[in-house]
Amino acid sequence: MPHPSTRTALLAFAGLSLAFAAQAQTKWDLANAYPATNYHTENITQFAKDVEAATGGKLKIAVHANASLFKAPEIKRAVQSGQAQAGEILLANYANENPIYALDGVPFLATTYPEARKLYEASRAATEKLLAAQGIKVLFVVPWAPQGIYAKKEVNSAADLKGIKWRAYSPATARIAELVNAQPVQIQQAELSAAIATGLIESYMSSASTGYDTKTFEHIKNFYDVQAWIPKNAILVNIKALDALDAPTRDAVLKAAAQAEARGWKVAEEKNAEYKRLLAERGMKIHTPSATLDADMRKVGATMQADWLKAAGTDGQAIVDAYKRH
Ligand code: PCA
Repeated sequence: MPHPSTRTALLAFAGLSLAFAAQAQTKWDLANAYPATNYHTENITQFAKDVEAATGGKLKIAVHANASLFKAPEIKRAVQSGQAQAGEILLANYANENPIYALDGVPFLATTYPEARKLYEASRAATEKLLAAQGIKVLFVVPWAPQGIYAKKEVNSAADLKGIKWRAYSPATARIAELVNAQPVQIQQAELSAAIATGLIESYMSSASTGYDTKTFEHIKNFYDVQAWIPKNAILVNIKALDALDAPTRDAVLKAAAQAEARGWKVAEEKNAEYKRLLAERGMKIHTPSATLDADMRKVGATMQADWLKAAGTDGQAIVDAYKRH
């Protein structure tokens, strides 16, 4: 039996270390809307691991993939309100809130990775400012692959898309459907496989990665590699949650985020060819678009660029000017 004073000291010590542990360990939820095996999610999972390792387990980030915590269009609000401390959004999904987000869905403005990078640099400050006003900080941004057209039937011109059931994931992809006289249906990726299997949709625009992740090749056999634009995902954090961390933990988050952004851009580009190869292996015909289809889609792009500039005004023009200057 220890001396009473020793016992008191021990108890006090135990109580203190419990309090310390409770204070020192923070758990964040990070909501995302894409499958665990997608490179975006893998990159985020690596980010969470890096943060945990760098902070000696002080900050644990639980990644909730595949829209298991919030559906894609709800994630921004969840981060803003702190229901999830962090989350991944598709910027283009929020086009109706502000034209800045719509920029990420304008066809034929930036079609290669270097161009997408430049457009990101040109629009970054405006995007970050917009989110900061809602109590959100951008941790990192990672691109998808260039967007092409999946279609059940062969498509040689935009006229071939007339009347077909077209899955849209964003206001911009719905607008494209309108401009080619297809019938848009809004469906997020988590519900896409089911929509294809049940015949609810027979075409859509997206990346080779999404065609692979959703097993589109089981029902749709044509992919037109139009390379129309490169949308991006942004990984967001609630600023109050970030500010509640001690300085070394916060620095670890920001450092891991910068690494995740660099890694994400590299992997995205490397995986694009790989995903097309995997699609072809599973029976998808990868077509180079005909000159007519290409010209038709570029016309759609020109209309949408003009509409965007009208909506975004002088701020929008300044972003496009900065993009074109580089
Ligand atoms: N895949 C996502 C968004 C952009 C992309 O390439 C999707 O189709 O939902």
